[in-house]
Amino acid sequence: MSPNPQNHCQYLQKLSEKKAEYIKFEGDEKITWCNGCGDYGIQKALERALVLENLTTRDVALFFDIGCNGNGSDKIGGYTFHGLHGRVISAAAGACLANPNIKVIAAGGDGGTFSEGINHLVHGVRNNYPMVFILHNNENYGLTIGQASALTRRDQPMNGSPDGVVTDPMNACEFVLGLKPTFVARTFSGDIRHMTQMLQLALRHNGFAFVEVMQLCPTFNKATSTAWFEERMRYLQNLPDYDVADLHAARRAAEDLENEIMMGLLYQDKTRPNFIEMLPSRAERKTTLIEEVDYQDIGEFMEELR
Ligand SMILES: Cc1ncc(C[n+]2csc(CCOP(=O)(O)OP(=O)(O)O)c2C)c(N)n1
Ligand SMILES: [Mg+2]
Repeated sequence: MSPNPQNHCQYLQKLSEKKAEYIKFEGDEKITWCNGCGDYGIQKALERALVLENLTTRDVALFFDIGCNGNGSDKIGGYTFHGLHGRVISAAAGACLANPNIKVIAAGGDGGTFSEGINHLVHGVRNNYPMVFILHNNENYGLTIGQASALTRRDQPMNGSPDGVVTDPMNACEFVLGLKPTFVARTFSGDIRHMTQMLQLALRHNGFAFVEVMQLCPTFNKATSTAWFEERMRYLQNLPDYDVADLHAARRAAEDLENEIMMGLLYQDKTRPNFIEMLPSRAERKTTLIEEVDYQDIGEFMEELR
């Protein structure tokens, strides 16, 4: 992407003003990702987006799936939860329903999200739970050393399918757009500035914000390199007539994963309420579930058991 130089200066200025908060998000654990892994950039973009949205480590809960992406859970400051493979959305949904005063962010890989736990994704989107979901799409099962996932490109030789994958990949954004979502964006792990922007928009969204990061995996995904992406990426912001509220236009834009890959905010519906807002039982409540937790003295009961 070619950032507007003036905006870029403002962005850097704002980041430097937020340095104290930013440092708190930067964990001090040893990084174990491979050289060139897209997870480095995704983590930086997330930390930047959080501070630029004036969120502190106390305002957010970060949920991680299993995989190379999930190993980010101990590399970021704040409240983190490292869940079971493919099940991160259900854990994150519980948190955002219990405490709507925190920002819930969940992340998962293409294997966890589209092969193992796709049911959770479907219902997360349908229910419009108020959370940001970041798909780390490196087009393979990275942590278990390079098997094919549902998003691996056809004919790619992978560990476990050395003669090449025989089925066509799913298209992540197109699939989610078929579920009548309220927010879908696509970005690239090699462009921290663009990822930051998309994550900022996602953090401001009221509902399930799905952000696909097309992610480099130089160790196991030989199909797509930085040069491969740079040749093919097209930015929606450069199409003046693109209407982010048009679901059909979004589905058409999301379609091509081979020649012209559309990046940016593909679709947003700002009118739909989130899941909690739709519940009649919560309509009259001024308090949140977490505020309604009652403390019971179970001392007497324990005495009876002695
Ligand atoms: C239920 C379950 N199935 C399988 C595994 C083994 N496993 C751990 S990581 C992984 C691959 C993860 O791939 P992906 O979700 O794409 O994340 P990446 O490592 O590529 O970031 C698998 C299959 C597991 N931990 N739990
Ligand atoms: Mg993966």
